[in-house]
Amino acid sequence: MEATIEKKEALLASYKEFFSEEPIVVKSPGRINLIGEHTDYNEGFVMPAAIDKGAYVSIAKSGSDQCKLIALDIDESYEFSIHDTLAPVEQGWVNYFLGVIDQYNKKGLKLEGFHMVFTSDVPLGAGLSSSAALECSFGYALSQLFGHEVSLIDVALMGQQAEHNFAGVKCGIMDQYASCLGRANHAVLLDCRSLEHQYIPCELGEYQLVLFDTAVKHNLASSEYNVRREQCERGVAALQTHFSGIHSLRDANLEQLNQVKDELDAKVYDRCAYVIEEYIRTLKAAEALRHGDIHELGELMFATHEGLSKKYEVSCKELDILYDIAQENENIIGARMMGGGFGGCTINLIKSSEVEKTIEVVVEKYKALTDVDLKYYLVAPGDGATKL
Ligand code: GAF
Repeated sequence: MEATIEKKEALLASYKEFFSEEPIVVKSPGRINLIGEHTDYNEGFVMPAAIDKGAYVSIAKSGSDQCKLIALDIDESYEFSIHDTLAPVEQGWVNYFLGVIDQYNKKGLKLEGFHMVFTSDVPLGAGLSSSAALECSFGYALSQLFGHEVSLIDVALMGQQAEHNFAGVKCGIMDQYASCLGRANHAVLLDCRSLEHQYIPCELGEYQLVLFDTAVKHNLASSEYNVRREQCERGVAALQTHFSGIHSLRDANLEQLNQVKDELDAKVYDRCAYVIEEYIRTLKAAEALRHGDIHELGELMFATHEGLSKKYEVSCKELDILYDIAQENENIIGARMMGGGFGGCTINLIKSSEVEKTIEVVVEKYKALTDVDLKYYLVAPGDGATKL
Protein backbone atom coordinates (compact mmCIF):
# COMPACT_ATOMS: atom_id res chain seq x y z
CA MET A 1 0.00 0.00 0.00
CA GLU A 2 2.85 2.37 0.82
CA ALA A 3 4.31 1.89 -2.64
CA THR A 4 0.90 2.63 -4.14
CA ILE A 5 0.57 5.89 -2.22
CA GLU A 6 4.07 6.92 -3.26
CA LYS A 7 3.22 6.20 -6.90
CA LYS A 8 0.03 8.22 -6.59
CA GLU A 9 1.90 11.21 -5.13
CA ALA A 10 4.56 11.03 -7.83
CA LEU A 11 1.93 10.83 -10.54
CA LEU A 12 0.04 13.82 -9.13
CA ALA A 13 3.26 15.81 -9.09
CA SER A 14 3.91 14.90 -12.73
CA TYR A 15 0.36 15.78 -13.72
CA LYS A 16 0.86 19.27 -12.24
CA GLU A 17 3.87 19.81 -14.47
CA PHE A 18 1.67 19.37 -17.54
CA PHE A 19 -1.80 20.57 -16.57
CA SER A 20 -3.53 22.85 -14.09
CA GLU A 21 -6.63 20.78 -13.13
CA GLU A 22 -6.95 18.54 -10.06
CA PRO A 23 -7.08 14.98 -11.40
CA ILE A 24 -8.45 11.78 -9.93
CA VAL A 25 -6.09 8.80 -9.75
CA VAL A 26 -7.04 5.21 -10.47
CA LYS A 27 -4.93 2.06 -10.30
CA SER A 28 -5.61 -1.27 -11.94
CA PRO A 29 -3.14 -4.14 -11.58
CA GLY A 30 -1.45 -6.77 -13.72
CA ARG A 31 -2.23 -10.40 -13.03
CA ILE A 32 -0.77 -13.82 -12.49
CA ASN A 33 -2.61 -17.02 -13.29
CA LEU A 34 -2.33 -20.04 -11.01
CA ILE A 35 -3.97 -22.35 -13.53
CA GLY A 36 -6.57 -22.42 -16.32
CA GLU A 37 -4.61 -21.37 -19.38
CA HIS A 38 -6.28 -20.82 -22.76
CA THR A 39 -9.54 -21.93 -21.22
CA ASP A 40 -11.16 -18.48 -20.95
CA TYR A 41 -12.13 -18.13 -24.61
CA ASN A 42 -13.41 -21.71 -24.48
CA GLU A 43 -15.87 -20.69 -21.75
CA GLY A 44 -14.05 -22.74 -19.12
CA PHE A 45 -12.63 -21.79 -15.73
CA VAL A 46 -9.50 -19.81 -14.90
CA MET A 47 -7.84 -19.10 -11.55
CA PRO A 48 -5.89 -15.84 -11.78
CA ALA A 49 -5.06 -13.24 -9.14
CA ALA A 50 -4.28 -9.54 -9.38
CA ILE A 51 -0.76 -8.50 -8.33
CA ASP A 52 0.54 -5.46 -6.51
CA LYS A 53 2.08 -3.95 -9.65
CA GLY A 54 -0.29 -1.94 -11.81
CA ALA A 55 -1.08 0.91 -14.18
CA TYR A 56 -1.82 4.31 -12.60
CA VAL A 57 -3.98 6.81 -14.46
CA SER A 58 -4.42 10.46 -13.42
CA ILE A 59 -7.17 12.20 -15.32
CA ALA A 60 -9.29 15.37 -15.27
CA LYS A 61 -11.71 17.09 -17.65
CA SER A 62 -9.93 19.46 -20.02
CA GLY A 63 -12.89 21.82 -20.29
CA SER A 64 -12.95 21.47 -24.08
CA ASP A 65 -13.28 18.73 -26.71
CA GLN A 66 -9.54 18.21 -26.70
CA CYS A 67 -7.91 15.15 -25.16
CA LYS A 68 -4.25 14.58 -24.39
CA LEU A 69 -2.69 11.29 -23.28
CA ILE A 70 0.79 11.41 -21.72
CA ALA A 71 2.81 8.22 -21.26
CA LEU A 72 5.25 9.21 -18.52
CA ASP A 73 7.42 6.10 -18.69
CA ILE A 74 8.30 6.51 -22.36
CA ASP A 75 7.94 10.25 -22.66
CA GLU A 76 5.38 10.17 -25.46
CA SER A 77 2.02 11.84 -25.91
CA TYR A 78 -1.00 11.77 -28.17
CA GLU A 79 -3.68 14.37 -28.85
CA PHE A 80 -7.12 14.11 -30.40
CA SER A 81 -10.66 15.45 -30.14
CA ILE A 82 -13.25 13.44 -28.25
CA HIS A 83 -15.45 13.76 -31.36
CA ASP A 84 -12.88 12.19 -33.71
CA THR A 85 -13.81 8.97 -35.47
CA LEU A 86 -11.55 6.44 -33.79
CA ALA A 87 -9.39 3.82 -35.51
CA PRO A 88 -6.18 2.02 -34.48
CA VAL A 89 -3.03 4.16 -34.78
CA GLU A 90 0.70 3.45 -35.18
CA GLN A 91 1.67 4.25 -31.58
CA GLY A 92 0.84 0.88 -30.03
CA TRP A 93 0.16 2.07 -26.47
CA VAL A 94 -2.40 4.65 -27.66
CA ASN A 95 -4.66 1.91 -29.02
CA TYR A 96 -5.48 0.55 -25.57
CA PHE A 97 -6.95 3.92 -24.66
CA LEU A 98 -8.68 4.63 -27.96
CA GLY A 99 -10.16 1.14 -27.83
CA VAL A 100 -11.72 1.88 -24.43
CA ILE A 101 -13.10 5.26 -25.58
CA ASP A 102 -14.56 3.47 -28.59
CA GLN A 103 -16.41 1.16 -26.19
CA TYR A 104 -17.84 4.12 -24.25
CA ASN A 105 -19.00 5.62 -27.57
CA LYS A 106 -20.59 2.35 -28.67
CA LYS A 107 -22.50 2.14 -25.39
CA GLY A 108 -23.71 5.71 -25.80
CA LEU A 109 -21.91 6.79 -22.60
CA LYS A 110 -21.06 10.44 -23.15
CA LEU A 111 -17.49 11.63 -22.67
CA GLU A 112 -15.91 15.09 -22.81
CA GLY A 113 -12.36 16.18 -23.47
CA PHE A 114 -9.78 15.22 -20.82
CA HIS A 115 -6.12 15.35 -19.90
CA MET A 116 -4.54 12.12 -18.77
CA VAL A 117 -1.08 11.17 -17.50
CA PHE A 118 -0.25 7.55 -16.77
CA THR A 119 2.55 5.32 -15.57
CA SER A 120 2.85 1.58 -14.95
CA ASP A 121 5.15 -0.69 -13.01
CA VAL A 122 3.85 -3.91 -14.58
CA PRO A 123 6.88 -5.39 -16.38
CA LEU A 124 6.31 -5.24 -20.14
CA GLY A 125 6.28 -8.42 -22.20
CA ALA A 126 6.44 -10.59 -19.09
CA GLY A 127 2.96 -12.03 -19.59
CA LEU A 128 1.63 -10.09 -16.58
CA SER A 129 -1.06 -8.32 -18.59
CA SER A 130 0.38 -4.86 -18.66
CA SER A 131 -2.12 -4.03 -21.43
CA ALA A 132 -5.15 -5.18 -19.43
CA ALA A 133 -3.90 -3.02 -16.56
CA LEU A 134 -3.91 0.01 -18.89
CA GLU A 135 -7.33 -0.71 -20.35
CA CYS A 136 -8.93 -1.34 -16.97
CA SER A 137 -7.38 1.58 -15.12
CA PHE A 138 -8.47 3.88 -17.94
CA GLY A 139 -11.93 2.35 -18.34
CA TYR A 140 -12.55 2.62 -14.62
CA ALA A 141 -11.12 6.15 -14.47
CA LEU A 142 -13.49 7.33 -17.23
CA SER A 143 -16.49 5.94 -15.37
CA GLN A 144 -15.39 7.78 -12.22
CA LEU A 145 -14.57 11.05 -13.98
CA PHE A 146 -17.76 11.29 -16.02
CA GLY A 147 -20.08 9.74 -13.43
CA HIS A 148 -21.20 6.75 -15.48
CA GLU A 149 -22.50 3.73 -13.64
CA VAL A 150 -20.36 1.09 -15.22
CA SER A 151 -19.76 -2.09 -13.24
CA LEU A 152 -16.26 -3.49 -12.91
CA ILE A 153 -17.33 -6.47 -15.01
CA ASP A 154 -18.37 -4.04 -17.75
CA VAL A 155 -15.03 -2.24 -17.45
CA ALA A 156 -13.35 -5.63 -17.95
CA LEU A 157 -15.52 -6.43 -20.96
CA MET A 158 -14.77 -3.04 -22.51
CA GLY A 159 -11.06 -3.65 -22.00
CA GLN A 160 -11.37 -7.02 -23.72
CA GLN A 161 -13.15 -5.42 -26.69
CA ALA A 162 -10.48 -2.72 -26.87
CA GLU A 163 -7.90 -5.50 -27.15
CA HIS A 164 -9.91 -7.24 -29.90
CA ASN A 165 -10.68 -4.17 -31.97
CA PHE A 166 -7.69 -1.91 -31.46
CA ALA A 167 -4.80 -4.28 -30.61
CA GLY A 168 -5.93 -7.17 -32.82
CA VAL A 169 -5.69 -9.89 -30.16
CA LYS A 170 -8.86 -11.95 -29.77
CA CYS A 171 -8.18 -12.48 -26.07
CA GLY A 172 -10.49 -14.04 -23.51
CA ILE A 173 -11.74 -12.20 -20.44
CA MET A 174 -9.31 -13.50 -17.81
CA ASP A 175 -6.76 -10.68 -17.75
CA GLN A 176 -9.19 -7.79 -17.62
CA TYR A 177 -11.42 -9.59 -15.12
CA ALA A 178 -8.53 -10.25 -12.75
CA SER A 179 -7.30 -6.69 -13.14
CA CYS A 180 -10.73 -5.28 -12.26
CA LEU A 181 -11.95 -7.75 -9.66
CA GLY A 182 -8.85 -9.23 -8.03
CA ARG A 183 -8.75 -9.32 -4.25
CA ALA A 184 -5.73 -9.17 -1.92
CA ASN A 185 -4.64 -12.61 -0.67
CA HIS A 186 -7.16 -14.39 -2.87
CA ALA A 187 -7.24 -16.24 -6.16
CA VAL A 188 -10.25 -15.61 -8.40
CA LEU A 189 -11.94 -18.77 -9.64
CA LEU A 190 -13.79 -17.40 -12.65
CA ASP A 191 -16.41 -19.16 -14.71
CA CYS A 192 -15.76 -17.58 -18.09
CA ARG A 193 -19.22 -18.51 -19.35
CA SER A 194 -21.39 -16.97 -16.64
CA LEU A 195 -18.75 -14.40 -15.60
CA GLU A 196 -19.39 -15.34 -11.99
CA HIS A 197 -16.46 -15.78 -9.67
CA GLN A 198 -15.53 -17.14 -6.29
CA TYR A 199 -12.65 -15.83 -4.23
CA ILE A 200 -10.46 -18.58 -2.83
CA PRO A 201 -7.98 -17.67 -0.07
CA CYS A 202 -4.54 -18.05 -1.59
CA GLU A 203 -3.01 -19.77 1.42
CA LEU A 204 0.05 -21.61 0.23
CA GLY A 205 1.36 -22.94 3.54
CA GLU A 206 5.12 -23.27 3.45
CA TYR A 207 5.31 -22.27 -0.22
CA GLN A 208 5.30 -19.00 -2.08
CA LEU A 209 4.86 -17.80 -5.63
CA VAL A 210 7.86 -16.75 -7.67
CA LEU A 211 7.87 -15.74 -11.32
CA PHE A 212 10.89 -16.32 -13.52
CA ASP A 213 10.92 -13.95 -16.48
CA THR A 214 12.54 -15.20 -19.68
CA ALA A 215 12.34 -11.62 -20.97
CA VAL A 216 11.61 -13.04 -24.41
CA LYS A 217 8.55 -12.10 -26.41
CA HIS A 218 8.33 -13.96 -29.66
CA ASN A 219 6.49 -12.31 -32.53
CA LEU A 220 4.27 -15.32 -32.79
CA ALA A 221 2.42 -14.37 -29.62
CA SER A 222 -0.59 -12.55 -31.08
CA SER A 223 -0.85 -14.32 -34.44
CA GLU A 224 -0.60 -17.82 -32.96
CA TYR A 225 -3.00 -16.85 -30.18
CA ASN A 226 -5.68 -16.12 -32.76
CA VAL A 227 -4.83 -19.36 -34.61
CA ARG A 228 -5.34 -21.37 -31.39
CA ARG A 229 -8.74 -19.78 -30.98
CA GLU A 230 -9.73 -20.74 -34.51
CA GLN A 231 -8.49 -24.29 -33.98
CA CYS A 232 -10.68 -24.63 -30.90
CA GLU A 233 -13.63 -23.32 -32.91
CA ARG A 234 -12.97 -25.94 -35.58
CA GLY A 235 -13.04 -28.64 -32.93
CA VAL A 236 -16.35 -27.31 -31.61
CA ALA A 237 -17.86 -27.26 -35.13
CA ALA A 238 -16.96 -30.95 -35.62
CA LEU A 239 -18.34 -31.90 -32.19
CA GLN A 240 -21.57 -30.04 -32.91
CA THR A 241 -22.31 -32.20 -35.95
CA HIS A 242 -22.44 -35.28 -33.65
CA PHE A 243 -23.61 -34.08 -30.27
CA SER A 244 -26.27 -31.67 -29.12
CA GLY A 245 -25.74 -29.03 -26.44
CA ILE A 246 -22.16 -28.22 -27.39
CA HIS A 247 -21.58 -24.48 -27.53
CA SER A 248 -17.90 -24.49 -26.69
CA LEU A 249 -15.18 -26.95 -25.64
CA ARG A 250 -16.39 -26.52 -22.10
CA ASP A 251 -19.41 -28.65 -22.99
CA ALA A 252 -17.40 -31.56 -24.42
CA ASN A 253 -15.56 -34.45 -22.82
CA LEU A 254 -12.60 -36.48 -24.04
CA GLU A 255 -14.79 -39.41 -24.99
CA GLN A 256 -16.80 -37.25 -27.36
CA LEU A 257 -13.65 -35.69 -28.75
CA ASN A 258 -12.23 -39.15 -29.44
CA GLN A 259 -15.35 -40.06 -31.35
CA VAL A 260 -14.75 -37.23 -33.84
CA LYS A 261 -10.97 -37.67 -33.89
CA ASP A 262 -10.89 -38.99 -37.48
CA GLU A 263 -12.59 -35.86 -38.75
CA LEU A 264 -10.10 -33.57 -37.11
CA ASP A 265 -6.69 -32.39 -38.16
CA ALA A 266 -4.19 -33.90 -35.67
CA LYS A 267 -3.21 -30.46 -34.35
CA VAL A 268 -6.84 -29.45 -33.84
CA TYR A 269 -7.40 -32.69 -31.93
CA ASP A 270 -4.42 -31.98 -29.65
CA ARG A 271 -5.52 -28.39 -29.03
CA CYS A 272 -9.02 -29.49 -28.05
CA ALA A 273 -7.75 -32.35 -25.88
CA TYR A 274 -5.53 -29.92 -24.00
CA VAL A 275 -8.41 -27.50 -23.36
CA ILE A 276 -10.75 -30.23 -22.11
CA GLU A 277 -8.04 -31.58 -19.81
CA GLU A 278 -7.16 -28.11 -18.56
CA TYR A 279 -10.79 -27.45 -17.75
CA ILE A 280 -10.80 -30.49 -15.44
CA ARG A 281 -7.38 -29.62 -13.98
CA THR A 282 -8.50 -26.10 -13.10
CA LEU A 283 -11.46 -27.32 -11.09
CA LYS A 284 -9.24 -29.87 -9.33
CA ALA A 285 -6.70 -27.15 -8.58
CA ALA A 286 -9.39 -24.95 -7.06
CA GLU A 287 -10.38 -27.80 -4.75
CA ALA A 288 -6.74 -28.43 -3.87
CA LEU A 289 -6.23 -24.75 -3.00
CA ARG A 290 -9.42 -24.71 -0.93
CA HIS A 291 -8.20 -27.71 1.06
CA GLY A 292 -4.64 -26.49 1.41
CA ASP A 293 -3.27 -29.34 -0.71
CA ILE A 294 -0.47 -27.30 -2.23
CA HIS A 295 1.43 -30.36 -3.47
CA GLU A 296 -1.59 -31.37 -5.54
CA LEU A 297 -1.85 -27.81 -6.90
CA GLY A 298 1.83 -27.99 -7.85
CA GLU A 299 1.42 -31.32 -9.64
CA LEU A 300 -1.48 -29.90 -11.63
CA MET A 301 0.63 -26.90 -12.61
CA PHE A 302 3.37 -29.20 -13.92
CA ALA A 303 0.76 -31.11 -15.92
CA THR A 304 -0.56 -27.86 -17.40
CA HIS A 305 2.90 -26.98 -18.64
CA GLU A 306 3.24 -30.37 -20.31
CA GLY A 307 -0.07 -29.79 -22.10
CA LEU A 308 0.74 -26.23 -23.12
CA SER A 309 4.14 -27.26 -24.43
CA LYS A 310 3.28 -30.52 -26.22
CA LYS A 311 -0.41 -30.35 -27.15
CA TYR A 312 -1.21 -26.67 -27.32
CA GLU A 313 2.29 -25.75 -28.52
CA VAL A 314 2.43 -22.26 -27.08
CA SER A 315 5.61 -22.68 -25.05
CA CYS A 316 9.12 -21.88 -26.30
CA LYS A 317 12.67 -23.06 -25.68
CA GLU A 318 13.31 -20.66 -22.80
CA LEU A 319 10.09 -21.52 -20.95
CA ASP A 320 10.73 -25.23 -21.37
CA ILE A 321 14.23 -24.81 -19.96
CA LEU A 322 12.78 -23.11 -16.88
CA TYR A 323 10.23 -25.88 -16.54
CA ASP A 324 12.93 -28.56 -16.71
CA ILE A 325 15.06 -26.75 -14.14
CA ALA A 326 12.04 -26.47 -11.83
CA GLN A 327 11.17 -30.14 -12.18
CA GLU A 328 14.64 -31.17 -11.05
CA ASN A 329 14.60 -28.89 -8.01
CA GLU A 330 13.22 -30.41 -4.81
CA ASN A 331 12.21 -27.01 -3.44
CA ILE A 332 9.94 -26.27 -6.42
CA ILE A 333 6.74 -28.27 -6.18
CA GLY A 334 4.92 -26.78 -9.14
CA ALA A 335 5.85 -24.71 -12.18
CA ARG A 336 4.51 -23.85 -15.58
CA MET A 337 4.56 -21.23 -18.29
CA MET A 338 1.96 -18.57 -17.63
CA GLY A 339 -0.31 -16.56 -19.91
CA GLY A 340 -0.63 -16.62 -23.69
CA GLY A 341 2.81 -18.13 -24.25
CA PHE A 342 5.80 -17.79 -26.62
CA GLY A 343 7.73 -15.98 -23.91
CA GLY A 344 7.05 -14.19 -20.64
CA CYS A 345 7.22 -15.86 -17.24
CA THR A 346 6.90 -19.19 -15.55
CA ILE A 347 4.98 -19.28 -12.28
CA ASN A 348 6.57 -21.41 -9.55
CA LEU A 349 5.61 -22.71 -6.14
CA ILE A 350 8.80 -22.57 -4.08
CA LYS A 351 9.45 -23.57 -0.48
CA SER A 352 9.55 -20.25 1.41
CA SER A 353 12.40 -21.26 3.73
CA GLU A 354 14.58 -22.09 0.71
CA VAL A 355 13.41 -19.36 -1.62
CA GLU A 356 16.58 -17.29 -1.93
CA LYS A 357 18.83 -20.29 -2.36
CA THR A 358 16.46 -21.80 -4.91
CA ILE A 359 16.21 -18.61 -6.97
CA GLU A 360 20.01 -18.44 -7.01
CA VAL A 361 20.25 -22.01 -8.31
CA VAL A 362 17.64 -21.42 -11.02
CA VAL A 363 19.26 -18.15 -12.14
CA GLU A 364 22.65 -19.87 -12.33
CA LYS A 365 21.40 -22.87 -14.28
CA TYR A 366 19.45 -20.68 -16.69
CA LYS A 367 22.53 -18.54 -17.29
CA ALA A 368 24.62 -21.63 -18.00
CA LEU A 369 22.08 -22.89 -20.54
CA THR A 370 21.10 -19.64 -22.27
CA ASP A 371 23.75 -17.08 -21.32
CA VAL A 372 20.88 -14.81 -20.20
CA ASP A 373 20.47 -13.14 -16.79
CA LEU A 374 17.10 -14.29 -15.55
CA LYS A 375 14.80 -11.79 -13.88
CA TYR A 376 12.45 -12.91 -11.14
CA TYR A 377 9.55 -11.46 -9.12
CA LEU A 378 8.12 -12.50 -5.77
CA VAL A 379 4.38 -12.01 -6.11
CA ALA A 380 1.32 -12.15 -3.88
CA PRO A 381 -2.34 -11.56 -4.80
CA GLY A 382 -3.38 -7.91 -4.57
CA ASP A 383 -6.56 -5.86 -5.06
CA GLY A 384 -8.21 -5.07 -8.38
CA ALA A 385 -9.16 -1.68 -9.83
CA THR A 386 -9.23 1.03 -7.17
CA LYS A 387 -9.74 4.78 -7.07
CA LEU A 388 -6.87 6.06 -4.94
C1 GAF B 1 -3.66 -14.07 -22.71
C2 GAF B 1 -5.11 -13.65 -22.96
F1 GAF B 1 -5.23 -12.28 -22.92
C3 GAF B 1 -6.07 -14.27 -21.95
O1 GAF B 1 -7.39 -13.96 -22.28
C4 GAF B 1 -5.87 -15.78 -21.88
O2 GAF B 1 -6.45 -16.43 -22.97
C5 GAF B 1 -4.39 -16.14 -21.75
O3 GAF B 1 -3.59 -15.49 -22.72
C6 GAF B 1 -4.16 -17.61 -21.86
O4 GAF B 1 -4.78 -18.28 -20.82
O5 GAF B 1 -3.20 -13.57 -21.50
